[in-house]
Amino acid sequence: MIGQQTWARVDAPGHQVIHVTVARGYRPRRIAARAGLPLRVVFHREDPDACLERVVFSSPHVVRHLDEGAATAVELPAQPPGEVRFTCAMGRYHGLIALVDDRSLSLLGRLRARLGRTEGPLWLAIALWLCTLPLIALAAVFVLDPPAALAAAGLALVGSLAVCLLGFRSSGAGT
Ligand SMILES: [Cu+2]
Repeated sequence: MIGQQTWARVDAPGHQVIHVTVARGYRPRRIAARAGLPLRVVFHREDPDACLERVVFSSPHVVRHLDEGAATAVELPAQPPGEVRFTCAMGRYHGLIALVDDRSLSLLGRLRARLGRTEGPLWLAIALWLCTLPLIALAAVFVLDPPAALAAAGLALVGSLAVCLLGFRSSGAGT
């Protein structure tokens, strides 16, 4: 696990997806995904180079044509832990998918996978919270003592997080 890996997003219920840009190679080139869950790899081919018009997977052996300027989804079935390689037809460009056993994921890995799923609402929550801070500061000047102002800021943070996460979940976003 050397170098930068991009985690596939886990969607409810039990699907994971990763988007790969095809332009002078594959971006990201190193992908981490959970073993035992189907994985959808969506290729977005931006490069007219004929070399990149086909993608070949090692396991299972899948060959797909990628239309230029379009998205092509390759569905991989649930597989045991291990590595899946994909290359262009001539093997000039390649990418690697590391399938990791869910139970062996480190706490950090789990956190990272979770953050990948919630990073949208998380930023929204932080933005929302930052907006409430001037109001709380204003209130602190007139009515609140410092501990009460701190408590209000804490409550506002929890509230923003709750609103954004609930809103995100019920909207069914997460693709
Ligand atoms: Cu090639």
